[in-house]
Amino acid sequence: MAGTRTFTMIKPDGVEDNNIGNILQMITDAGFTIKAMKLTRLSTEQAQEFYAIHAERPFYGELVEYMTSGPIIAAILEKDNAVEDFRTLIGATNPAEAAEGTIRAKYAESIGRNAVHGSDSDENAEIEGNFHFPVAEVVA
Ligand code: IDP
Ligand code: MG
Repeated sequence: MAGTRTFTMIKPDGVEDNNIGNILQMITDAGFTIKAMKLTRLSTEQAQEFYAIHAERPFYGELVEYMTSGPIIAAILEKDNAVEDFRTLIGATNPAEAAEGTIRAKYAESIGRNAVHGSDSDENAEIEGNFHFPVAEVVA
């Protein structure tokens, strides 16, 4: 059975461009319930750990620098089939390839500065949610 939770971040460009409200509106309009949420800023160590899977990629240094460049919103979201439906809502990594009406098509600047994160599997949704929120901070 598909999982019911995913993890998201509104990335530094989304916050900087004043799109927190617009993006949260799209998320809740799409039927997601917010189970935990905070404004925070990643340290270099946290960004390196969060994106450790990309450590060998040529853009890793740029990615860590960007993700630590300003505050982010981190949130745990709930909905049937959350991971897949949220990836559909955000669109392709590169906004030039993101379907019309998706969050990245509307608000992302580039493949690097792409406004939002969405977990890519139920397993990673769990790991990423736990990375940012102690269990006690997640609303039942
Ligand atoms: P995803 O966020 O759509 O899952 P991933 O391939 O997991 O995409 O990449 C993680 C993040 O790394 C992207 O969201 C983007 O911010 C950044 N990134 C991916 N590819 C590139 C690139 O070619 N240049 C710069 N940054 C990139
Ligand atoms: Mg990814």
